Amino acid sequence: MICVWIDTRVLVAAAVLGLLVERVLGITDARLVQGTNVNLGEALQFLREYDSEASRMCFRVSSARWAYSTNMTDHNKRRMIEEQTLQAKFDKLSWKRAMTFDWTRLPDQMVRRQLKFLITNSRASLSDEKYNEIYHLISEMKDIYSHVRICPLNNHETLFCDLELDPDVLRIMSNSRNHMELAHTWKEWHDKVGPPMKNKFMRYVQIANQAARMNGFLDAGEEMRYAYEESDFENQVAEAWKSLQPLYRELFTYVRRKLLQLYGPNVIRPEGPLPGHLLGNLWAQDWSKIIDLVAPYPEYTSMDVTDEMLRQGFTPLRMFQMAEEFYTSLGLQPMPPEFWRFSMFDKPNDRKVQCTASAWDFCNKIDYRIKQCTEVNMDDLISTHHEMAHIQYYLHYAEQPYLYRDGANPGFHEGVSNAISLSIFNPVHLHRVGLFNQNTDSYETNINFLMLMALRKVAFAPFAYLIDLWRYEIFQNGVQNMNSAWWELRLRYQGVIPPIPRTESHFDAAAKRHIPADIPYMKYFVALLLEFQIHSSMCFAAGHEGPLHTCDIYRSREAGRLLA
Ligand code: X8Z
Ligand code: ZN
Repeated sequence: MICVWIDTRVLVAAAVLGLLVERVLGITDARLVQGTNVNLGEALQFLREYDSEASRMCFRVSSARWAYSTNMTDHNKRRMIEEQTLQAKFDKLSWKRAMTFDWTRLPDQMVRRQLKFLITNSRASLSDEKYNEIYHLISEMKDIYSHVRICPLNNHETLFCDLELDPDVLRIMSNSRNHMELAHTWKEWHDKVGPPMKNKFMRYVQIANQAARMNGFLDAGEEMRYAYEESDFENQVAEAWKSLQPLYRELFTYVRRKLLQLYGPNVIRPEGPLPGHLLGNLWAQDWSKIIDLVAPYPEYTSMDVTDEMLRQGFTPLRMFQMAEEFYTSLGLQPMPPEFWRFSMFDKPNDRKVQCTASAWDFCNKIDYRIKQCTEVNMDDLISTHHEMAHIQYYLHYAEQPYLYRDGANPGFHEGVSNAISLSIFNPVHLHRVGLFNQNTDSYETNINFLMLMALRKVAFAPFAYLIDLWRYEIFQNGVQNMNSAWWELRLRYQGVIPPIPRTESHFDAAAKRHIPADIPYMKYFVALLLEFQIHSSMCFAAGHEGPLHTCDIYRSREAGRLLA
């Protein structure tokens, strides 16, 4: 029996009761036990079949997604949607079969765990109608997001209103120092993205909550947190944020003073919050693009090695070869032949492609690819190493069952890749690979470097933390006053305000893609914590001495072993 036909109120009551029982008796994971089958042989047989069919499905969907992402034609889009629909059907069927077991009572931990993943990680408990509806709501919101075009400052003739998020809006927000232009661009983006999807988002919240409740959770926020398998997850991240807050405050007040000097007290209040449009990023999540305004020693050269890369005649291919050499220097595997054959390293000029860098696992233990519109510059050199770290992770868990082929928790994949980036974007490493020829011991260069890292990493912490705090709140308390709830959190954690007053007719959280796209965000906060822990452990293994920011694990077999 599956629960889709049961009255939701009964389910909510049962879920609440279940939670109480769990808390009192200390039993965890007793969610969604519907079936009675405890036959281990049958469970093993089911998982074997699931494993091969899910891997095959994943291969087909990944191939269709790849085809569309690297050649965005209507035909490829239709094919991708067809494959995704088949996969959704398969997921629903698998869920139903998994639900016939009482997974909590099966005498094999691996089987219990895989069934638990299959059952709790899904909206398949919804009726077919609602399952399709939420899927379509998310696609529609993503479509709205990707089709928004805005007008440049002082030009409201629709003819010129063709600025896209990437690269136009992002470029203005990082490079412009004209606060009127920044405020205009910020307002245009937020006004055009949020309101058209507000109703869809409200319905999405309703259905996501229904699915979560059917899975035995109080709401969809609790379901999102469950993936971390930590009963006090919320407290742990709150404590982590508390420990970072003093450092964030120092950065905040330092940056505010610098911006006050540039923009004056009419724009920046000396003791007040920071207007979010002046921090070099549309969402004020990464402040590194204003390093020129805040570098403690502006007369010292920056660590941007782009010019040196161009002088040495780097190509995208060479950047990928260099990244591969980094991993083999640690004793890890080279990229497989399919990687070199099928990856997309450059932006093609004969067709439209999705340029966001990404690493792909085609789930057949053979085919792994990176898609990146690589330009010869330092950011893309770091990104190349970062994406290849994801492929290394895929290769390392290739022999695991399908349901385990993922990060150890939702923040782990990104944490590992970011940890590698810490070794690459590093004065010592860039010197060792012949790209940074200045003195890496200079105090001023090091302080400038650390400021840049603070603008990237410390500034990101409150943002990464609050996005899902907002989502948890909406899932728990409902969608009324969602915009004021958003700005309350932005102010409380980031100390950031909008450039102009906002109302409930706006929906500013939607300006961040992960909200309409239904992508959890707390993983980036967790990854931010993990990356320094992983980096520090690998540096210890590599026998590094000196401050952590000068550690480069390049050529350390010990660090490589630990990472593997
Ligand atoms: O969404 C991403 C990546 C895909 S995992 C492009 N990131 C977050 C963001 O852009 O807000 C990476 C950093 C945080
Ligand atoms: Zn990544």
